[in-house]
Amino acid sequence: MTETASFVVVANRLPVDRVTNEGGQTDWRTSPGGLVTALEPVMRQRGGAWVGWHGAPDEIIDGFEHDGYSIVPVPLSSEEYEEYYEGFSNATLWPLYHDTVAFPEFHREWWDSYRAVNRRFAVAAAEAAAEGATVWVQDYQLQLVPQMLRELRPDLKIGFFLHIPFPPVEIFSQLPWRREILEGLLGADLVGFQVPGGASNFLRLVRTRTNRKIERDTVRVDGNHTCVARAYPISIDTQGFADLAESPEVIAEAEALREELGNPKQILLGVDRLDYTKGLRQRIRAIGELFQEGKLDPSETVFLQVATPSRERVEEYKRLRDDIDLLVGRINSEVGGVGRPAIVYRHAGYPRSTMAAMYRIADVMVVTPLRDGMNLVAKEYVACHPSTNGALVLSEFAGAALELKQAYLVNPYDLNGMKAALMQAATDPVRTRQRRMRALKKQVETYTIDRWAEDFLGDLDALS
Ligand code: ADQ
Repeated sequence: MTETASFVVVANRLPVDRVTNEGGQTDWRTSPGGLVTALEPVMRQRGGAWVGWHGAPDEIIDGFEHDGYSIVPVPLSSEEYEEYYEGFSNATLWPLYHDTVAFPEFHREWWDSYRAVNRRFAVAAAEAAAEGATVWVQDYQLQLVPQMLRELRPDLKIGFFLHIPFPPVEIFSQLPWRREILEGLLGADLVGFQVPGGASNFLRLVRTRTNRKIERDTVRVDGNHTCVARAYPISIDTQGFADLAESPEVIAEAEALREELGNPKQILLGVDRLDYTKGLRQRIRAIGELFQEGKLDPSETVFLQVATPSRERVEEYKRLRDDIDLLVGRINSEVGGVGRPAIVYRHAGYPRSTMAAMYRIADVMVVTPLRDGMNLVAKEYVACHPSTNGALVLSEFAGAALELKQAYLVNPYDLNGMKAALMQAATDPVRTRQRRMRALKKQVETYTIDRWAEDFLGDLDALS
């Protein structure tokens, strides 16, 4: 690529996946996941370049234009995929940053690979960025990029946003490379977190582990460079989701889906990437017990759980998949519905329109992660559900709980508490549910993905 851009997003994955269509030709399709859902509309609106991996190891692909912006593919070898991505990113950092809900593994070769790949991303970003450009680095896979990029290109404005939680000092300090990661992040002019707790954990760590001077949210990194840490809760394209849910195709799909589920009186819905942070085991157990105890009647109520396949070669994820299959099978064999199971479990990804159809027909949306940076599914449900008659059951450990205070908040580790909240959400008087949903809708309509991007990029502009 010879042209450079004045706005560059750098993320582990590109927003598109390569697919082979029926004619055997290569096509590109929007890839799933929270980061892409959030940033794709920002990119479509602003234009520029997106630097990221294209999803096929050991392959080099040329850049191309997509939806009005440039795609800059960064190659990864199979070994790097294992060590940098599956290893350090997803078996070290991911569990460590999510309160160690699974055991983080520390391997020196994984770290070496993480550093090498981060350098490759930094070089690609430096090549893609015009003089004085704004470069926005995304997420835990690329925490060394800000410092590396600043060394290569001191003229750039560098922002970093962490989509997952930033852990407390005691947990982060387990990391053998804690100092390097902190220095990596401090290369940015602005580091954004989902919630204020993330920013304060980061500032506390910088204070504890480096000798830098900190004034309120600003770290003096060296002579003329400062790094600011603040919270910017991410959101969704609320109007886009609401319009999609109101389209005739989605309305028809929603009705067909309801029919397929046997026209139950009540539908409970869970939608997640299949990830141990999402609290699926606990959720399914709680709902299973409600069926077993007769509090939910399987002839009237269906629990539809959709889980997108995710990180399928990582051991923890294989175990989780087996556990969920077993759990759902056991409950369904004990409590039969009429001609259909009490729990309808689908291990698959769906187009956004199908997601909107599901959100439309869900009377109770169940979002109960053990820990989650934000959780966009909760916000998507609120945007898509057509009446104010729905109910959101939400974990207090999701970043979204700080904004969506009118949800039925639960501690997902407390099975009895979760069961009580689920029953309350399912049986509360219509008036109560409506009052809560109206407040939730107002929140997601006010604080949208555009606001998030404007707030972050506006601050970055003002700071550097
Ligand atoms: P994720 O952990 O991926 O995101 P989340 O925020 O809920 O979690 O986003 C998931 C996205 O994937 C949603 O847009 C949802 O619609 C989509 N999705 C889920 N299941 C799907 C399916 N079966 N088929 C199709 N699409 C599906 C990470 C962090 C979050 C943070 C986001 C954004 O872990 O805490 O909210 O990034 O910052």
